[in-house]
Amino acid sequence: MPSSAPDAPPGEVAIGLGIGSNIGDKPANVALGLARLEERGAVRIKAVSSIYRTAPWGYLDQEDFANACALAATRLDPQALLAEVKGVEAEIGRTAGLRWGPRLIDIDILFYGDAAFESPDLVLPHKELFRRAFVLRPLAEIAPGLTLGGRSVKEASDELGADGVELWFRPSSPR
Ligand code: PH2
Ligand code: MG
Ligand code: MG
Repeated sequence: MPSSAPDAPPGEVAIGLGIGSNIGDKPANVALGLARLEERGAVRIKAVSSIYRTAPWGYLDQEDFANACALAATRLDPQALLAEVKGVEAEIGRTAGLRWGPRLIDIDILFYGDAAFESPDLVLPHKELFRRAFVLRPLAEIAPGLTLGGRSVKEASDELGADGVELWFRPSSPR
């Protein structure tokens, strides 16, 4: 199968992350999640999308979210990367809550190179990705040429539309 994920140097794998928050200073929480993941040495961030203000999806009786996506490179295997993600979420103060309910920080691994990966707590590419405009929009912004499982992210984003997803602000200073 031809490679579709972004290139990564030897020993690293290109990954995509989806980040969301709908409690507290939402944009700051999104930025903090990425910064902490990089500080831990879990990922090298390559690109970060604008921050979008998005209507809640799945469970509607909650506040709007701040959402963004990032492209990064990692040396970790998917399960080890997930452990780092969970570590950062806990460190920032995420507590267990409703499925699809309010959250201080949520970092989802969207894809891991071209790998199809499945374990009890991680499925890659992310199962709901193509149903979620709050993921497709920011991901298409930073990776318009990306295809996952043979599907173009940009085309999927255009098809699904941007209902409930509006640009909030562009990324702040260069990293
Ligand atoms: N995350 C969810 C459930 N619903 N809705 C929006 N708008 N943004 C999210 O990040 C989000 C959601 C579960 O992770
Ligand atoms: Mg999520
Ligand atoms: Mg999650």
